[in-house]
Amino acid sequence: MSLRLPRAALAACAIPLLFPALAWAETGQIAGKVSASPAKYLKETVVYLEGAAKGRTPKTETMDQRHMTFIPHLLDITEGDTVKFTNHDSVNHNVFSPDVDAYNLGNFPPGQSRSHTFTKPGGYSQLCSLHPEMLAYVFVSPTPYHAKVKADGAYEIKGVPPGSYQLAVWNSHLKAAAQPVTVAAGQTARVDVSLQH
Ligand SMILES: [Cu+2]
Repeated sequence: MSLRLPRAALAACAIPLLFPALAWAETGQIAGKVSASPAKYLKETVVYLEGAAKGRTPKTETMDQRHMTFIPHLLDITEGDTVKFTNHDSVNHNVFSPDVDAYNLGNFPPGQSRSHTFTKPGGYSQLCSLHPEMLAYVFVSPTPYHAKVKADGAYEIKGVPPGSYQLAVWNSHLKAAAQPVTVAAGQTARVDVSLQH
């Protein structure tokens, strides 16, 4: 016996099922694994997309100074975002970078903070002139699609509109060529990266 339903009834059933699926399927993602030689630099890696739309509301992220260390060690943000540098130590700290679009936010005491808006993409060494051993990194991505690698090198960039892009990699010391990647709705594109001197 074959089951036959009027076409209108079939459509009525399909619509509520279809809409959540469409919302989910509007974007795709990119995932893969980064390897680094030497491996000690792997944790200082950001994977990001070039050639993607930039439209978004700027955000403010925080980099803390605590126990004479910048936390996190690597902060990935998007062009136009602001970083609020806080001081949770019992001594003064300074915040400066000589890189890309240099800044120096001066020295400031415990409990205070200084903010800086990053308008030029690139990697910034984050230093303190009072404590030469303090070093961290701010990476400013040209698009909102970026991710730090995990401890094992795995990364995931979610919510990417379908299209063709260049997948680029920033590392504190190493390099890898950008690779073309095509993202389809509801799919995961896989791209692995090998970083070297
Ligand atoms: Cu300091």
